[in-house]
Amino acid sequence: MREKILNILLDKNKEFVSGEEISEKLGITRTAVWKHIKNIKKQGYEIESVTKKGYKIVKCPDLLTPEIVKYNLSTSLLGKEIVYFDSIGSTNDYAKEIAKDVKEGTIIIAEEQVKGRGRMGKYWHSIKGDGIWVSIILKPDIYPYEASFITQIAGASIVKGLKKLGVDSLIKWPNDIIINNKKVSGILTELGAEIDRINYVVVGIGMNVKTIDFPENVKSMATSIRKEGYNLERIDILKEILEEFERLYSNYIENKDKTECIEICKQNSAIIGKYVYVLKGDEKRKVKCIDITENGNLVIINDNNVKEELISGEVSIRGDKNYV
Ligand code: BT5
Repeated sequence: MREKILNILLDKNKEFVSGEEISEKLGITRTAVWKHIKNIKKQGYEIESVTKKGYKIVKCPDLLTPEIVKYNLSTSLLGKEIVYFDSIGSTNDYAKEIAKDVKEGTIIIAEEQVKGRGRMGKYWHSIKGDGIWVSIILKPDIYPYEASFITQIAGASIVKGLKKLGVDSLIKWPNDIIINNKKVSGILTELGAEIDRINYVVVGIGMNVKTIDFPENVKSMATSIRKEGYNLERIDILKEILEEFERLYSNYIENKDKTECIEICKQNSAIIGKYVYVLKGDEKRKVKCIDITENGNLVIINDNNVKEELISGEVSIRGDKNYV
């Protein structure tokens, strides 16, 4: 019942709803409505109540619950179904478990991950309420070898979404987003596929929003939106990223158009024009980055002065001295 009342208030989009209207709709007394409203307030919602007008939501709590996310999102594919956890191992792991049984666009959100993952078994620090830990389930009709482009779509969406909120960031190809040379966000794209057919793609996005203290092992390379001086809410950032993602992804799938995404990746690249180290297994090579191809691959001049294309997923990039 509490949830039904909350949804009525959220649906009204910041307008008043009278206690009478709610009690008639749900067949409960106005006193019962009032009691539920008290509980909704306890959850962190700010609700204004005015005699003869009723109730109106003034502010939602800082949570990424399905009600709050749906209330803010204006997408038509992403987030129509949302699975939400207060705490989970990894949203990507959960997404892969349920992927074949759910609709494309389903998203998994957690307030905390206790086994958050980066690429190749690395760990991802995901403290409760500090960031955005989300996985998007997609079912694109593309070949498995094309799927790495989806990481570029995620990167472009994050940069563009942050820009809309006044935050400048850069993409450290293939899957890091950086501000002031430190990592604020990482992308982990995983596939469920047969040789020539994709069953699903899970795109995991982790973004540090409110973190102030990072653990010793990531301290020197990590930052958060708040640490960089921006006082933004997680929900506003998530909304912008998902809306951008949907736009760029639909353009790719429906129109086979990758140009805008690649333009964003190139214009906001942290490494094009720079010398970097390419790490692959135990191998470490110093190369110069010169471009990103229309498929999202990185073009480099290698140590033998020969042009080469790198595919995301197989390499990590490090700067001359440090992380960038
Ligand atoms: C990534 O891997 O950057 C991908 C991170 C993806 C996280 C999301 S959260 C939702 C979804 N569910 C998951 O389980 N994962 C995804 P990679 O490029 O391999 O970077 C990993 C490295 O980043 C680690 O080895 C650390 O050095 C560093 N790191 C760990 N936690 C960090 C954090 N919170 N902020 C910045 N750097 C971090």
